Amino acid sequence: MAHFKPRVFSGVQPTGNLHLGNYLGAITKFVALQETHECIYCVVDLHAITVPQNPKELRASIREVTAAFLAAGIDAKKHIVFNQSQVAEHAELAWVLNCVARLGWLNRMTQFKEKAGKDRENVSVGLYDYPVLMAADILVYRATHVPVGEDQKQHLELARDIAQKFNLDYGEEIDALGHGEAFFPLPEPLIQGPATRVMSLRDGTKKMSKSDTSDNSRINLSDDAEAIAQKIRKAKTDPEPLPSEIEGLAQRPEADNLVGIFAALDNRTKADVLRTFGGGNFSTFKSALIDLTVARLAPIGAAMTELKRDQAYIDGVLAEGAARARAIAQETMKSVKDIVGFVR
Ligand code: AQP
Repeated sequence: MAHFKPRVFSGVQPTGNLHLGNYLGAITKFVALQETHECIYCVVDLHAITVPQNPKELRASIREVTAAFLAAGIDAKKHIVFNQSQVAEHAELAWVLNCVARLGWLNRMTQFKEKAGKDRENVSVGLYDYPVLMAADILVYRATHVPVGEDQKQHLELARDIAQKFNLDYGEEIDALGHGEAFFPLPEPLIQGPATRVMSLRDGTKKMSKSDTSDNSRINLSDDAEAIAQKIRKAKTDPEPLPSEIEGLAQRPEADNLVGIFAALDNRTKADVLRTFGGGNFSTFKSALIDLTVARLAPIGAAMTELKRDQAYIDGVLAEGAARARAIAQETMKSVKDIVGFVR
């Protein structure tokens, strides 16, 4: 795999309020990776319509996620920021990969099972095919690294399986066309740190999610200081004081979650946070957590509000990013067509 240039790709769905989970699980990592890698960050609107969306709200959400990327510190000049539907090659490669992926592989996807629930016969074909489109998103840029939250691990494994099967199925052509032993890299998930799975503030066993009906379950990037403080004060805890050792967090999902959030926001380990707060009560810890969260998120929320006032600027960033992304994706698709045996 040595011949692949390191390149980062990741995406966020424009499906509502971006929250602290998206920020800690994905966006902070996007920002950090800019220092060391060439990065492509995508607002994945094709993924969003796998479940029903209101067109007006979808448009607003695409701009909102873009504003969040920029406000959090993603440099759209040095790196690429765009929305997926502007680069047709994502859907084009997804079709080819649909013919590589196996039905049995998709049948194992737990996110589909969770999202489809009991209404399986009535969900869209797109929801089922979501992980193949995600593989296409990554592979159309021949990306080598993908920063994501824990919930996306299985989809990343599937993307690797699809890449590997394509490389094997078309091995002879790939070699004959001079691409070496493999055309697609096997993309590596980057899932590290204390907040790869941020949980709901109301229930420490449920993932913090945009689609949770309770707004108190999550901290939105657009929340002001007062809303952040209220939600943290109301966050579910247990009656015990905080433990001094990390082992003491076992079987205490709410405490574990809040300590993990603190650690991630303060760039510390959970053990280190417990060295400061262990033995103390939740109210002291929550006050410190409120101060820290507000200090980290309030400037981002304010910058998002400012950016959203200039829709033309946001749309310009997306158009320019899409043009640069398209240039890379088109090169990949030319080779894919040659490898597969299409005439172009
Ligand atoms: N709770 C979380 N903790 C850590 N990381 C998370 N991510 C999402 N939730 C958490 C990561 O954020 C990135 C973008 O996610 P997405 O918007 O594309 O999709 P999602 O995982 O479906 O987000 P939600 O909030 O859970 O949306 P709904 O409610 O619509 O399903 C991904 O890297 C994801 O891992």
